[in-house]
Amino acid sequence: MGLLDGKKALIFGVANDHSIAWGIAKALHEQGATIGFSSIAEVAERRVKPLAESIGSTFVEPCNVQNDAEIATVFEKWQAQYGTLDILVHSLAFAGREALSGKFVNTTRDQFHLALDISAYSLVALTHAALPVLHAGSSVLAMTYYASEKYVPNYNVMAVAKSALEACARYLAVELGPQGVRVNCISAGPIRTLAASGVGGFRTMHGKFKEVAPLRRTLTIEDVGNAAIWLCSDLASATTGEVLFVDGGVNVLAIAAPEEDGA
Ligand code: NAD
Ligand code: 0WE
Repeated sequence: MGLLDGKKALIFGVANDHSIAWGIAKALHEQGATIGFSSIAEVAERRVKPLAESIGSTFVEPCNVQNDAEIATVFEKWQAQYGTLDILVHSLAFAGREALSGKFVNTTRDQFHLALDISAYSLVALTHAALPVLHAGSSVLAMTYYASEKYVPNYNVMAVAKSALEACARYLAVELGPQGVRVNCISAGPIRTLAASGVGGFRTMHGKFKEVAPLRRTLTIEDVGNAAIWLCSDLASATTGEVLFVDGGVNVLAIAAPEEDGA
């Protein structure tokens, strides 16, 4: 018996088998959920279809979340095929590469708009389009990062986007709460995905992470998937508007110092 038997999930943001969205898809599938996917057209056909097939999924639709018409089409197709939606997963982000290095003060208006549109507004757009298929007991999950709260070198405009994403999740949680729809975020520590490895200094940061993390290890997409099972299941029936850290305990540290004699 699975914790998600009979539930139907639509997952945005798989790029490849290293994607956090794929870790979530595998985990939800193992608990009995039926999974559908939506990814940007460039990867949907070639990368996502084979992964989807490996867990018995037939729903793979292209969507650039900057485009309202494409978003509407995905949910129309979902409604036609499945009627309702129990779990909506938002696992995507983008900022121009140039905005993720150098000084934050140099962020342009265009870089700011692009990052906030794709990484934060898209949660509102997807949830809005999903309203006709959501019902009491459904849940929405988005992926965030601790730089929304505290300075992380080079994360720059993405930090602003993650703060906005978390605020969007809180507003959606309050508005959809009366309908029995929950909205939460998982704040994951650094994981070597496509998006993360495209970032200067990530390797060093990832290496340091396991020296300072209370759990003394790096994180996996399976760690995130396991947390997603709980948040998307009826076991989390009273949790909404929340940010759940899946970061080996790093967010509780005031000073990220490697182990010495005592600790
Ligand atoms: P990833 O590269 O596997 O996934 C990012 C996804 O965003 C890709 O599938 C990409 O196609 C999609 N995307 C970008 N622009 C899009 C658009 N306009 N329309 C539709 N899709 C678009 O990387 P990931 O690390 O798995 O990222 C998933 C989420 O996890 C993101 O929200 C990211 O900020 C968050 N996150 C990642 C880490 C990490 O260290 N990897 C840590 C915390 C949070
Ligand atoms: O959210 C992310 C990744 C976000 C991201 C990454 C890229 C790289 C390639 C968004 N847009 C782009 N655009 C590109 O062109 N993470 C939490 C991983 C991450 O990204 C960082 C980090 C960490 C951790 C960027 C700078 C510093 C740390």
